[in-house]
Order: sequence, then structure tokens, then C-alpha cells
Amino acid sequence: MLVVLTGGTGGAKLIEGLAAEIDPAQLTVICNTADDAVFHGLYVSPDIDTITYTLAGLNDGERGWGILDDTFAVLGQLRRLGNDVWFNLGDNDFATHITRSRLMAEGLTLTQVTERIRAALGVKATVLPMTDERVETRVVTPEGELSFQEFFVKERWSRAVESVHLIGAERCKPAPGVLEAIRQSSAVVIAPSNPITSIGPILAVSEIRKALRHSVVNVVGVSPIIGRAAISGPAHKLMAAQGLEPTAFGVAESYRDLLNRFVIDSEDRVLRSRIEGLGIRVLETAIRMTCIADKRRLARQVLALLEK
Ligand code: FO1
Repeated sequence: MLVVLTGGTGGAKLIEGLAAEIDPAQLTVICNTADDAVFHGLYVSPDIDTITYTLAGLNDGERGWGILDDTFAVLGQLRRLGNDVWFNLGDNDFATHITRSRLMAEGLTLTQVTERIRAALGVKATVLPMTDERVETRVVTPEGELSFQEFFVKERWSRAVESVHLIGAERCKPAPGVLEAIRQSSAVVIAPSNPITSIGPILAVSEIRKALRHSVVNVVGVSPIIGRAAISGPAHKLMAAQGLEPTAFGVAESYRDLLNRFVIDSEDRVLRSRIEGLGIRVLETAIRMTCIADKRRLARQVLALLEK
């Protein structure tokens, strides 16, 4: 059993590669939920959806989120009716949020709903939220505090960031199945996702971090950063705001109590000895994933590293 901790887009690419290289039934994906938000009265869980759609072969790989070839008629009509529509929900994507919101209103947990949607879409891997409780990333800017989606989508991560904090993470319990999956795993992968707003919230669930720290299996991380910038998104900006060096070294350092292997881009070979100085074995390779061949090759390299 392989456990992967992930956020949305960057992590989804590696997970697509892993699911193509091993039996997906052997894969348990633990997703960040601190980006979740309510739009038009519907509960949206972007990272769970990105991973589920990816594993179902439905995702829009170009954009990195939503459903391939989706249309936006509902959003257009919502705009006409005077709604604020800066978060782009496609028509087919809306069906997921309507289903999830109805089932949650009927009393199902996020874990139970995720399982129903997974089964309905024919996904063989297990997809779990990190927790069934509400956890929320808040981004502090000089002009005030924003939710993650306000910062990331509405403001296109253009605002200066003073700090990032989480509401609700430390006290919350891991979702059912999360600790069991970690304890029964033969290896753990920390996907190339934002260490502050994607992996950070998962590790902020104290029982999850504790279970990983006590795990005796290999834990491999993949850097989401090349040079001093994230392959996509604002990870470097948020890392700097949190006092972390915005490089692959900074990512490795923030997971140092958990990792024993780390994958960096060949362009970052100068960081190798500093990362090894943390007691972490390093693999240098090409970590940008632009096509399925890249995703599968990186997945194979990660799997080989886990066996060594
Ligand atoms: N990201 C964007 O940059 N713009 C959007 O309008 C947008 C809509 C969206 C709708 C559904 C969904 O599941 C994800 C969506 N995302 C969008 C991506 C999302 O903001 C991020 O992928 C994650 O929250 C970061 O991991």
C-alpha cells in the first residue's frame, strides 16, 4: 500500500503517473481540505475533486482543475442574476458540488461523500480528506485577511503576504482511515504540492504528523520548487512569508522530521549537499511534468527510490 499526501494540481500530476505505474487499488491519497469553500451555497473541495477527476480520467490537465471540456452556462446565468462569480465552476463540476452538498446536508461526512463520488466515477484508488472537520487557510495581507481561494483565484496571488495561518487544524481529528492507511502503508509519498497551503494543513493535523514521524517505512518527498520559484502557483511567495527559504532546500527542511528521501530538479543540484546534511537522501532528475510520459517516468523514479 502506497500513501500519498497531496494538494491539487502539482500533486495530481504525480498521482496520475503513480496510478499508471502501480495497481491504483494499492494507492491511498490523503487530500488537503483547507482550501475548501462554499460558493453559491455549495460545498466545494477543490483538492479532493482535482484528485478524484484525475484518477477518473476526467480532469482538465491543461488548466489543472475542473472537468475536461466542461461548459460554464450555469456560471453565466448566475452572473446575470447578480451573483459574484470569480470562482469558475463548470456545469459538470457543479453536479459534484450539488451532490456533495446534498449528502452533507443529509448528515454524511466528507469522507463518506468522497467515497460515494469516488465509486460513482469508477476510481479504484482510495481518496480521503485529511479530516472531516472544518479547517481553513487564512492569508494575511497588508490590506486584511483572505481565504485561500480569495487570495489564489480572486486576487490571482498578487497581494503581498505577511503570514499564513490555519483555523481549526491542531484540534481536529484525522478522517477515518487516514491513520490506518499510514500505519499499514509500505511507503509514503509527499507530492510536489505547496508546502504551506497544501501539505502544511495535512501535517498540521497533529495525529497525522505524529503517525508519519513514527512511521518506519520510507517517506519520499518531491520538490514543487525549481530555483526560487514554484513550478506553478505561489508556494515560493508563501514560504518566504512564513520564514522558509523559498527553494527545494526550504521544502526539505520543513519536512525534515518526516522524510528520508527527497527528489529535486537537476537544475537544483547545488542544493544537494545541504539537503543531504539534513540526513535526507537526494535524487536529482527532471521534475517538471508536462505530459503523461513525464508523469510516469517521475512516478517510476519515486517508486524505485522508495524500494532502495
Ligand atoms: N483555480 C483557478 O486558478 N481559478 C479558478 O477559477 C478555479 C476554479 C476551480 C473550481 C473547482 C475546483 O475544484 C478548483 C478550481 N480551481 C481554480 C483550482 C483551485 O483553486 C486550486 O487548485 C486549489 O485550491 C489549490 O490546490
